[in-house]
Amino acid sequence: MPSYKLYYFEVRGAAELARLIMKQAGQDFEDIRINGLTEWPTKKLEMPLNAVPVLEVDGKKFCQSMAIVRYLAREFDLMGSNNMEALVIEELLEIFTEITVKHLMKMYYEQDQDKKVEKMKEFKETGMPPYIKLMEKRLMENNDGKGFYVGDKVTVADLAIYNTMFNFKKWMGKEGQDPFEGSTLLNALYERVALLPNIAAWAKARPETDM
Ligand SMILES: N[C@@H](CCC(=O)N[C@@H](CS)C(=O)NCC(=O)O)C(=O)O
Repeated sequence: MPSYKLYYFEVRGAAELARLIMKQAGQDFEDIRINGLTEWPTKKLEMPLNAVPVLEVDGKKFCQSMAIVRYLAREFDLMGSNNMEALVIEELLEIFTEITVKHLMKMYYEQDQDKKVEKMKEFKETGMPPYIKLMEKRLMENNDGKGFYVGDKVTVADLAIYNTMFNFKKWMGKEGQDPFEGSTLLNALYERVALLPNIAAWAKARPETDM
């Protein structure tokens, strides 16, 4: 079994899905959290593209968060059992990336609090509904929405949706703008993932961070 080191900052951010995969798989890894102010200027020079997340596998460093996610998901059998299941999973992974990069980050970096809440409201009312509709549709297509996205067990798609929902609930929820609040189906999936023993243990043990 290879040895894994995951380098990122002291937040969940773009590394959390990789952490969730390894936790769900029961895989030991070194969770290296770099201080952005004191350590990053020198640590940066050790990273392949001077950015993180970086996964070190047996001493070799790899970058690009979603390449790392896909590698780990395949490694730990969380990528479905055939090409069609993988397509469903990949579609959801791209949705996860799109709403994070295109929407969440823009709201997060808005400095003006009133504008930030306005952006959240707009996103909840018009930006998010098409994504939620598709996430619900895909879930309904497998086991009438009562289980996970594909097959009979959790995959990286479920972990990605759980991770996205956790972030939105925590961050937009405190402004009364949780975009998932009306979705009984997705909230039930969220609970199923949150109750997986390894995920529940990690949610309790991981450092409490804003993002
Ligand atoms: N496409 C890359 C983006 C990596 C990236 O921009 N990482 C940010 C943190 S999320 C970073 O390292 N920022 C620090 C810097 O650029 O100095 C990925 O998905 O991993």
